[in-house]
Amino acid sequence: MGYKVAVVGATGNVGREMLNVLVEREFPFDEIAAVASSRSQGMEIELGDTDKMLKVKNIEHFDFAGWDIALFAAGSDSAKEYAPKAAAAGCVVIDNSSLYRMDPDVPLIVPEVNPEAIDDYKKRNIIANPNCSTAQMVVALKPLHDAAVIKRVVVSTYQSVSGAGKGGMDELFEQSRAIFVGDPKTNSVFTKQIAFNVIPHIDVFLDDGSTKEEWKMVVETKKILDSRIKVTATCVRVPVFVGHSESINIEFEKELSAKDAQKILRDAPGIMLVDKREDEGYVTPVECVGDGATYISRVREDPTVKNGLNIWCVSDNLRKGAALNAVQIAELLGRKHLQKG
Ligand code: 11C
Repeated sequence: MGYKVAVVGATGNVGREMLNVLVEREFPFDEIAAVASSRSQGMEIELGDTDKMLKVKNIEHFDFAGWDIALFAAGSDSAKEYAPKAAAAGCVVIDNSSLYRMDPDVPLIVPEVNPEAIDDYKKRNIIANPNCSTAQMVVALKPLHDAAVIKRVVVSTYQSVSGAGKGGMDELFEQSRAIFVGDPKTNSVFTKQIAFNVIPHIDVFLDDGSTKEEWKMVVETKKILDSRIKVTATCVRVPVFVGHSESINIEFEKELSAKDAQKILRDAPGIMLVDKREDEGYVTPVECVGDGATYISRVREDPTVKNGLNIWCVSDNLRKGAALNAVQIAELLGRKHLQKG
C-alpha cells in the first residue's frame, strides 16, 4: 500500500516540479491529486513524464481527510488558510512558503542537514521547506561546520528569475525580446529592468535596510544548522532563468585548508564538487538545471581573515531549493514516522 499525496499549487513552477520529482524518485504513491486555486480548476496537467494527466481540483472544495501528505507550493496566503485545515484532517503538510518556517512548533528541514528535526512534526502536523537560497547554502555549510565550526558567513547571491514564479520568467523573456526588436519594455514583477541588468532587491525592505530575502537566509540558517553562526547576506536578482548561485565567505573557529575542505565536500551528501582551477573547471547555473545536487566550485583560502575560506555554490532553485527538498522531507517522514505496507 502506498501514500495518498496531494500537491497544492500544482500548476505553478514549484508544483509542477514536485509532480516531476515524485515520479522521478519513484515516490511510493497510490494516488496523487493536483490541487490549485479555483482559477485552475478543471485544467489538465502532466504527471511527470508518465502518460497520465491530472485534472486540477479546486482547493476550496478539496477534502484533505484520508490524504497522507500534502506538498504545498501555493504561497503564504493559501498556506495560512488551508495548511491548518489539512493538518487538522490528519494530512501532514510540507509547506514551501515562508509562513511557518520560524514557528517554533514547526520543523524546518533540509534532510542532509537536520533530519532529526522531523521528530517534532506532530506538534502542528506541518513541516516547513526552507527558502531556496538557504537550502543550497546549508547543504554546503553543514559538512564544513562539522569539521571546523563556522563562526561567520558572508554570502552574496545571484538569484534566478524563476524564484519569482512563472511571471518572473515571462518578464525576463519579454523584456529581452522587446530590447532586441526595439519595442517598449515594461516591468511588473521586478522593481527595475531585469533583462541585461541585476537588481539588489528580493522581497520587501525591512527597517534595518536589509530585505526579507536576506533576513530569511540569516534566521533560517540559524534554525536549520546552528543558532551560533553569524550570517550576513546580500541577495541579488540576475537575468538567469533557473539556478541560484552564491559566493560564500566562511570564517571558522579551527583551521581548515582548501584541500581538506575539498575532500570533505567531495564526500558530503547532496554535494557535487566541480573544482578544477582551469577554464570550465567550475559550475554555472545553466549546467545545474533539472539536477538535484548542490554544486560547489572555486574552493580557496581567504588570507584576509584567520581560518577563512571562499566557495562558489550553485543549485537548481526549483529542485533542491524547493520541490526536491520537499519530496526528500516526505521520504524522510515515510521512513521514520509514516511507514506504509
Ligand atoms: C526568490 N528565494 O528567489 C525566492 C523565492 O521564501 O520561499 C522563494 C521565496 C520563499 O525570489
